[in-house]
Amino acid sequence: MKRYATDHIRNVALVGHGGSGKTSLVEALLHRSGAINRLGRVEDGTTVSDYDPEEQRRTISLSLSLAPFEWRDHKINLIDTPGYADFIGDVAAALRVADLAVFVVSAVDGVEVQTEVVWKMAADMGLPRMVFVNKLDRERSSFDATLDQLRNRLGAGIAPLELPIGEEANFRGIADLLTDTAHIYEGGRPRTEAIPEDMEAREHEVRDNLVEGIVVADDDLLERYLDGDVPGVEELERTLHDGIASATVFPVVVGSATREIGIDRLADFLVEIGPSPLDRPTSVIAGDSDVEIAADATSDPLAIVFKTIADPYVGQVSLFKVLSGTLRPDDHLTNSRTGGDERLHGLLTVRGKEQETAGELVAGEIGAVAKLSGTMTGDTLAPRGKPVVVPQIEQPEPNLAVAVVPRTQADEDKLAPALHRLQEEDPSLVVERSDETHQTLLKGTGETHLQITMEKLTRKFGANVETEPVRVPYRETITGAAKGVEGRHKKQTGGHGQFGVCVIDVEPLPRGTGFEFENHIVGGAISRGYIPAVQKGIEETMHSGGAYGYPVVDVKVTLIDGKEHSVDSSEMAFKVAGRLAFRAALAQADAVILEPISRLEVTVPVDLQGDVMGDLNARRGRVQGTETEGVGTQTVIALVPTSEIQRYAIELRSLTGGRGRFRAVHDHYDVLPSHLVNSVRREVGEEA
Ligand SMILES: Nc1nc2c(ncn2[C@@H]2O[C@H](COP(=O)(O)OP(=O)(O)OP(=O)(O)O)[C@@H](O)[C@H]2O)c(=O)[nH]1
Ligand SMILES: [Mg+2]
Repeated sequence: MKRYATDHIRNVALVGHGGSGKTSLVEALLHRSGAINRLGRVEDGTTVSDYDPEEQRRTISLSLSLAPFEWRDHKINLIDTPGYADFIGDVAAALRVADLAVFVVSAVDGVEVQTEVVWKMAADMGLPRMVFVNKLDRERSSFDATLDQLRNRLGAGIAPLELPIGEEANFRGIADLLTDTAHIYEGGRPRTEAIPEDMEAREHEVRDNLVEGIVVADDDLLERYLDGDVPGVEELERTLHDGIASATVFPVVVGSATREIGIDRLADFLVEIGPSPLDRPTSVIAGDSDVEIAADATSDPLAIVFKTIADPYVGQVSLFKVLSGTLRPDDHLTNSRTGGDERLHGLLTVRGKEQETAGELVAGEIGAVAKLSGTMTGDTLAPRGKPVVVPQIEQPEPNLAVAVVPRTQADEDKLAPALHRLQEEDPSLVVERSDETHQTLLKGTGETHLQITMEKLTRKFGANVETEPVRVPYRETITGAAKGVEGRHKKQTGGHGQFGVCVIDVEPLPRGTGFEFENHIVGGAISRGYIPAVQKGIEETMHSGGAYGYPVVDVKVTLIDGKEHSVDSSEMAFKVAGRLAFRAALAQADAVILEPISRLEVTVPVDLQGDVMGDLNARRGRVQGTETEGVGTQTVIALVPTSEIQRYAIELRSLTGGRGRFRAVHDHYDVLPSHLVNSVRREVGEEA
């Protein structure tokens, strides 16, 4: 591909709810521009951007992918993103490097949850946005209803530039409201005509919406408009341009990705009115201060890695955006997080799964490099001695866990390295080994995310796993004391016998103290050398499980007396005696089960707050308070037993239609209510 100067580059993320047609739109843009000869279809698994087998099988996008193309002497770097909520981390990454976000909205389904969620993310970043109303050829599509929703749900500044001509199967063209012309499509190409007469009334009405959407960007213009002065086309275009760049005006265009209607117009629009990297300097952290870095190809090189792909053959491929300067093969840069040197062996441009060698990449460009030594998603690469940092890309909380067990020994050997590689490519995946429950946990953003992770383990790394439910790390403790409890181990069956007796007191300790052992033996009832063995026997029992089979905590044991035999006593015998004494003491000291309690912060729209609180009550939760979080959004803070929120990631999504999010962290342990004890009790000695 030709080299383009920074002002001829457009970095455009396609975002929006799942199934709205982003991947199909990428395909159509590539096809219309001549970058590909054949228009692939999502259903057939033949699109450029859904190239992973997991994506093709499900016919949805699961991770971001790049699709650059050339249009009217410009290079447009499209970034296709997944609409499914589990993969919002990749949407955040795409927004970080995009200079414009195109929200693809289905005219059949209207503004859906994930569109609103991502709109808010982009708004928080001050990112320029526009809307492509898609699927206008489909049955039950409605531009009018969709426009109403855009205006009602996304706020001020929605500026409809176009109207569809014909509905559903009869959708055939586009009325351009600024130039007052009609464009009728055949085979992806338009022919210009006058706007049909029967549309005129509607055109005037929507044109009023358009003017209103645009004038809000300019106070002076707005004032004049309110006084009855309607601005001319040129003034509107200029204000539109400024309004897009300052993210106050959001143009709406229309079309059909699969019928290739409006595709060329969208590409024209990106070239003419889409912000270039020059319009959008990056804020970076340099020491204690924030600095704006312009996309200047002649200044110091600076890049951010926004995505890592684990390729089983090539190794790690890092996708990056050049924020300033010009990168050349074999350049050395420093990773600002680690301080490590990184050599950029070969520079690449990427389209779908295809990679092409690139000579150099100027400020504003998006490219890739293989085999960096210690760089992760979100890292900044800067010149040595100038360690500026681009703020991290926000990752979704890995709120859903599953326990995995390798199927065979061979799988077990492959599992740890495979998980390590997957974590490199997927910052929203967390792997944890729990010493308490002896499980390997995969934590992700939702069921689909975890499912895909396991499929990738098998496909990419040949590691097969089974899943099990996540065990709750219950513990137990005592609530009363027991005095003078004896443990007697005596075996005298011919030959060498075994003999050890110890007597202990037990008492509860404050929560979180753990274990204390004191030796109060005076006068040598047990020799000094055997006392550690008694303690060891008690500690082993604490770990392996007390009265209910769970690890025992917060207990003080005092060794007060014992007996030994000059021939038959041994360390082994005293260990057993310690174990017996401790078990007997637990039985007398009112043992209880402790359950972990999480602190939960659930953020939802205000109208769902009551539902969420009711649901938390049903989960034995105790609401601690609420906080207002932005307009119309509320955070409920509650303490909830961890066992009750194991699948909250799924349940909250269905309770709120995807409008809620939460964070849960372990808070403390509390006594399990007695009516629940039988449902969690374990056999002593059962594998924890
Ligand atoms: N009739 C019609 N169907 C379309 C149009 N655009 C997309 N589709 C179909 O809608 C379905 C979803 O399209 P995709 O392109 O996969 O949507 P997406 O936004 O990439 O979906 P995710 O990747 O899951 O977020 C596919 O079956 C497409 O063929 C369109 O303009 N008209
Ligand atoms: Mg897609």
